Amino acid sequence: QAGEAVPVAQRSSWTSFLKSIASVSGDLSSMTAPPFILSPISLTEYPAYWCERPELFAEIGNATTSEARVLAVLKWFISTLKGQYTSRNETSGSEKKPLNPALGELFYGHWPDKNGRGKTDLIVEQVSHHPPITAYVIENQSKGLKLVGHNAQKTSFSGGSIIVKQIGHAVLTVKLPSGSEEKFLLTLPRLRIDGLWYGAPYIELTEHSNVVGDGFVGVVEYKGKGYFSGKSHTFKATLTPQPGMGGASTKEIVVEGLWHQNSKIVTGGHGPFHDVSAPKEEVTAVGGEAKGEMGPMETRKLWELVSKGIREGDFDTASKEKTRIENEMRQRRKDEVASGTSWELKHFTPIASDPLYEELGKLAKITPPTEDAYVFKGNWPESLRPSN
Ligand code: HCR
Repeated sequence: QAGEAVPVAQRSSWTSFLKSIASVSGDLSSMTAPPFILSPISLTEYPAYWCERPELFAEIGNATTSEARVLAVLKWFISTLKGQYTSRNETSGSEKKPLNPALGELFYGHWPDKNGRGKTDLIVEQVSHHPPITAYVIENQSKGLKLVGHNAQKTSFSGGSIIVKQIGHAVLTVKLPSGSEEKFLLTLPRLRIDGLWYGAPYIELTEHSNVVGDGFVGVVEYKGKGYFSGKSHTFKATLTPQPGMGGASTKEIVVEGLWHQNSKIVTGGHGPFHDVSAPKEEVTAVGGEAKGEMGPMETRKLWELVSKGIREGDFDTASKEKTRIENEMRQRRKDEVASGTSWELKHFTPIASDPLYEELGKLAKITPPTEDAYVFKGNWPESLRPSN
């Protein structure tokens, strides 16, 4: 019996949705879910969560030692988690099912320069539809920072929860004043989606992720509320300096706390570490075409009527529009097969293995030992990088 958070009229479709999740594992994105759980936002907008505290991102570029830099990277990384994994609960009461992006879907945005932090720009492109893979680049040019990454998910069902294994990684490049570069490898936590039968899904992070670079191996371990004890959204991050890897530091640093609230350094120093009680700053979306207009593949243009329908509770229009887009995309793929062509990505080039993932991943014994990646072509639209 579906829980009370599910509108009465949608209880039976929610129960069948959950039953089909339990039997179909792998990719949930294309499954039809009842209206109350639909988000009007496409997954291509999610990479913006990486920079909703742009001043913390900029701080990485101000650090002058390896230790200060890795701490700044860790602080920014931990501070993104609240937005990445709890913001749908805050805005719409529970986790929602995002719109499943079309191949080639685009999202452009920026955070303006304020208080000397520099402007930060974002490009997102859906580089695969089946399975869904989203690639992104976030750059603060004036601080010498560039984050390039991609994201995919493999889902399974266990003990009444959806388990989401995140596939993909991100590499942060930091340009130093000397002209040399430091690179950081970031890997992603596993998610457990609980509260399903009740009809109010929410996320807990599990297992661990890594922050590796500048002579340090960082492991962030995640724990949630246990049956008898423990608090939701707990983490412990350990930064271990690697002998002979350049970093002058020899001491291990440990940070503990709640990723959606605050934390402190408990070993190798002391005092407050991160604190995300201040409001975050949403990205300003821009069009990527001439004069800043949005092209037909830009997410807010492509899904305009579907999103409007979902927001206004007009699910008939939302569903008709969604079917129209999906049919158009299916036809496009068929035409490509017939003409022997394939869709050309606009901003990214796929590579079968990422040498940096392999090199830094080895230090932290990350599995799998090799992973594919998407290299940014460097082609910023005029609306984000005016040439004059
Ligand atoms: C798993 C998820 C799609 C992927 C979303 C990701 C992992 C995408 C990358 C972001 O950086 C972080 C992120 C946050 C989201 O929480 C996560 C989504 C949560 C639900 C959604 C499923 C495909 C939909 C499941 C349907 C449920 C809500 C019933």
